[in-house]
Amino acid sequence: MWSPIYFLLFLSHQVFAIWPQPVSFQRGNSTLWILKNLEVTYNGKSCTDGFDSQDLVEAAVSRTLDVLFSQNFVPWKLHPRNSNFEPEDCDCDKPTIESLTITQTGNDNSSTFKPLAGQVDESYNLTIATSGQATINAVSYIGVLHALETFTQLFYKHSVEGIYTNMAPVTITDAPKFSHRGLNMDVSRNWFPVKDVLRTIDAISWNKFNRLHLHMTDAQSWPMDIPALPELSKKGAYRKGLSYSPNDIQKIQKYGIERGVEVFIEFDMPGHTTSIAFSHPELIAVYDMQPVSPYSSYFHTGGDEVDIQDYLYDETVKSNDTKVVQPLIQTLVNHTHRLIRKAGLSPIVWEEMALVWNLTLGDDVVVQSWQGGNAVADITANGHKVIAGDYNFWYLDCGKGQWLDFGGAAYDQYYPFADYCSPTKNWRLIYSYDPLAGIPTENQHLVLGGEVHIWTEQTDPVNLDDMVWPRASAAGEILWSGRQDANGNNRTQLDASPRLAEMRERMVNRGIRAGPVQMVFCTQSNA
Ligand code: CP6
Repeated sequence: MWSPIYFLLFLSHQVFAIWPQPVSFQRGNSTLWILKNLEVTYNGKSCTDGFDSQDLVEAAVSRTLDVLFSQNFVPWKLHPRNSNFEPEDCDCDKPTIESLTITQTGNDNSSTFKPLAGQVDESYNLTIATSGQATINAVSYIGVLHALETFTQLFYKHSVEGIYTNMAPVTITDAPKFSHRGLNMDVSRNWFPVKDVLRTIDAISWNKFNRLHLHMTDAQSWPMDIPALPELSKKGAYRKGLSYSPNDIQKIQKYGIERGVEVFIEFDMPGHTTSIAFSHPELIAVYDMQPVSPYSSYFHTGGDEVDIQDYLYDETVKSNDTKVVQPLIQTLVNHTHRLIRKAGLSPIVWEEMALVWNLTLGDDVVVQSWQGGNAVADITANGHKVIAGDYNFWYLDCGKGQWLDFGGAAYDQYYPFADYCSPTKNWRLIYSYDPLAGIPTENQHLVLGGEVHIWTEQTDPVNLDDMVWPRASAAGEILWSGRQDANGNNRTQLDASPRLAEMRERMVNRGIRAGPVQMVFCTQSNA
């Protein structure tokens, strides 16, 4: 009777596919239906200026109900063919969820216009009693938002009868492992209309990321209007209209705050620009940035891949000697970081500023690592806070078998060695990365989290979703739940795969054209 096959069938009946995995989760097997007239109460905080916590939560509740009642939310892919996994379709009294009571115990930092700055408590508890009462408890509005997303993930659409969970009673306790969970999106190599950025923020929030890093400028285009220096985008955008106005930036940042995502901007320098910014530091527009970046706490000043040979061509330098160039870069960074602090922001730099150029950086500076190896260990050993994200694992531009197309005769043939994207990065590789690997315990607190990166040489609005999702989701779970489970074991692909497949279905249902995790056959057979 209790052969493994029966056991698997039994399990498959008990759909549980929360992504990312919560810290602790208990569930039963009772069915509860949810109806649109559900009573939702918010006991929380109200502010008179800045963002109002009540408004933020009300909007999130309304999105939650939209998702629950307007999506085609059928987890059929996870079930063995021909099995009846739905609650029985009958005329009996259907037990329903009567109320959802949301209690927020802390004050949001909303009057500063930077509700996500600093250490925000993102934890939440969520319960659903079989008697039909649901509760959410959180300290901050962002904890409430995370709870609401988890709430939606407990429900499925019956093929004829409506929306239900079959997991009551539910008790979930949850909090993120890392405080910085981001996507770095390059909006310079290709142009992305505002709506594509907003759609990306949606998916970011469902996966419980809390940062969108806009790699705004690079060698190829300057897609942001700076009122004090209009020629930057006038001449630097791909064409007129392909740049973000101050209004666009506000709209994007506000949209992020409403979804628990801080959007911050990077002006990459002095590499990935011309050397104008270096020879004319008064042209660096950081100070002017403040009015058009009102809702973030960070500003990223770049600093990756600076080629010292370039300074031979700089009339004011004419040297490729580190002893000459290093102090100049130190002066540049001191200058931009002073302006950033004056604007109430904290600087971020790429790892080369610390590891290659050995700059003296303020205690507030966060160093973003990308080259792997010992970089994160070395940066934390120097006492700096780090955003991890080894390019061998977390660079999404490489995932689909593309290689960099520089054009020209040298690339008329396929040269495997020129494929810097080997090996391809499928979600399993992304999922295997641990931001804390090799970091001594005493320095681990300096690893704030990580970012997954979409460089967009070969990505534009047409394939954006498919390039980013669901592979970024794999990083999202590592950043929210940690690489290890509660027993200290690495999380397994076997556990993640069916849940990720279902998360992908959710994203598709909500308007993200995410690629498939695998064939339906595989999830059905493994369910
Ligand atoms: N653009 C910028 C890039 C990259 C970086 N910075 C990059 C480097 C190596 C690889 C992929 C992307 N395209 N501005 C490095 C941070 Cl393998």
